Amino acid sequence: MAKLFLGLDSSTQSLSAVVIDLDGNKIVCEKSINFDQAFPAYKTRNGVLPNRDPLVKHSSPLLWADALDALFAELKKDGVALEKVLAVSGCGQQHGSVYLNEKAAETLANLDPKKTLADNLSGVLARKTSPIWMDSSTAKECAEIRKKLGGIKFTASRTGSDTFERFTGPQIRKFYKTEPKAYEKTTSIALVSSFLASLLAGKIAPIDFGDGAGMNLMDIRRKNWNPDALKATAPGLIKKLPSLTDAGRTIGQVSPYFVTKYGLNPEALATVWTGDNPASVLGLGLTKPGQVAISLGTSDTFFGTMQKCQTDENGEGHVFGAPAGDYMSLICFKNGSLAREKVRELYGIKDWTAFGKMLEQTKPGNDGGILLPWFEAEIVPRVNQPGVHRFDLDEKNAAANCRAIFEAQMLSMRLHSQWMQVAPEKIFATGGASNDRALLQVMADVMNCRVVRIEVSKSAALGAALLAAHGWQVADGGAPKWEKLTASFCRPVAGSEIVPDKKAAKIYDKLLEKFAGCERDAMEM
Ligand code: XUL
Repeated sequence: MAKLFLGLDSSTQSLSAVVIDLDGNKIVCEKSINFDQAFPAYKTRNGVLPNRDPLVKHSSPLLWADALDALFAELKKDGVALEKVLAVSGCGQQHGSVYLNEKAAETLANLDPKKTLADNLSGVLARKTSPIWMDSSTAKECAEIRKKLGGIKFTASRTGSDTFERFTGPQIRKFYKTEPKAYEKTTSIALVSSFLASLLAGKIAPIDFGDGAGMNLMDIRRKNWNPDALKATAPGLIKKLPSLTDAGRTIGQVSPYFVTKYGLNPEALATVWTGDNPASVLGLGLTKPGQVAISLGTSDTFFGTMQKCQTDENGEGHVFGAPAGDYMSLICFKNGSLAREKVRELYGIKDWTAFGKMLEQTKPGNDGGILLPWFEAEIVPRVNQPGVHRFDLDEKNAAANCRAIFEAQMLSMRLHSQWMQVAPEKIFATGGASNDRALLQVMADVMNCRVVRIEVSKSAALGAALLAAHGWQVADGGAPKWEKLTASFCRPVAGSEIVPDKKAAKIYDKLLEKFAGCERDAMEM
């Protein structure tokens, strides 16, 4: 009988599923439910509820529950053999939080298949909406917690990151300060990942070390709740948090709700979920220490596995627990593809192929011309005021500006990832812009490292399916190897390897110092 595993990914705009056949080494189904399109009654835009305050970004936990029903209904309708699924795992957009009251545990244990999940849950929310990762309304709370923990360096070395507006701890503090009665009524706080895992398991699920590290509440080295961070955040918090554990660990069998309603295997294991980034690390096949991925998307991310916990003293980067190893590091650059698009539009370049050709008309290092593309306020480095800065670069020279933006993005990644102290042997490039060889050559030269392209459309959901498979094998008494598990599903695109050009790499080694100086100057402007 085929061994099927289901991985789910509750992201900002959609809920996705990937079903894998482990012995057949193949993905048997991929499916997505778009929140705005499937559930217009919630009035979300790109998965976010409308709000007068532009800094406030919330979504609805009932919407996520509705999407879970809709996704299972679709899988059943498509004839996916849900009766053969041996385990389910998942991941969620990081940092978002769900606030449950004292009725939650009993309701979860008795989910009624005659009702929808959202109807079952209607009386268990202590807060109607959930702040998500796009929220940046907690600057004050960040400052308060950071101060109590002794500043940026100590906050980062204890919790894995400096305080960030989107992180769960500052969000909880704001809730406690602004709605103290509702905070008091909250008996259990979940992350997006652990909330959805709770529905699958029919009981309040633990939080894993990966997503837990995105809260400013977990001791990154001891992997337990940090008493000082809890104290700095809100009173009585320890009683409201579930336990912390490894992602993929078995919680129990799936709730009978999914068995009766959708024909899910009654023996299928419900397992602990993680954050979308830790899951992507698996989905892209990064299992060995020092492996690094660069994702070129709406925002660009640089992330990799890490054996020894190394935190960022400057507080720009994050360390999370990694499902397959000890740790993962992540840096998020807000001015990614949107900034590249702005430059392309500015110079009237018709498509990305033409953009790539512009790069070929110029030389590595751009004769020292530098562009700092902060079209939006930037996360790394922290720049609150948007601004585009040129140094030794003629604004009228289209080709030089095209090269300059991508060189700047790569130099910035190199500069701001130094704290990780990893010398990657190979970079896995993914995301929209990664199918442009001219861009990947710049990446290889700036990083002085071989680059391969990975093409997985749903890397987070795939990572979650692999997590389910791993969890099931462990529960079955096996000792599965991550490398073997990921090998058949995450292979680099054939012929995509790019080797750095030695001469160009030397030019970038030198340029890095000038680039750092330009960044410093621009930030002081
Ligand atoms: C990571 C972060 C985002 C979300 C997106 O810190 O905030 O990548 O996880 O879903």
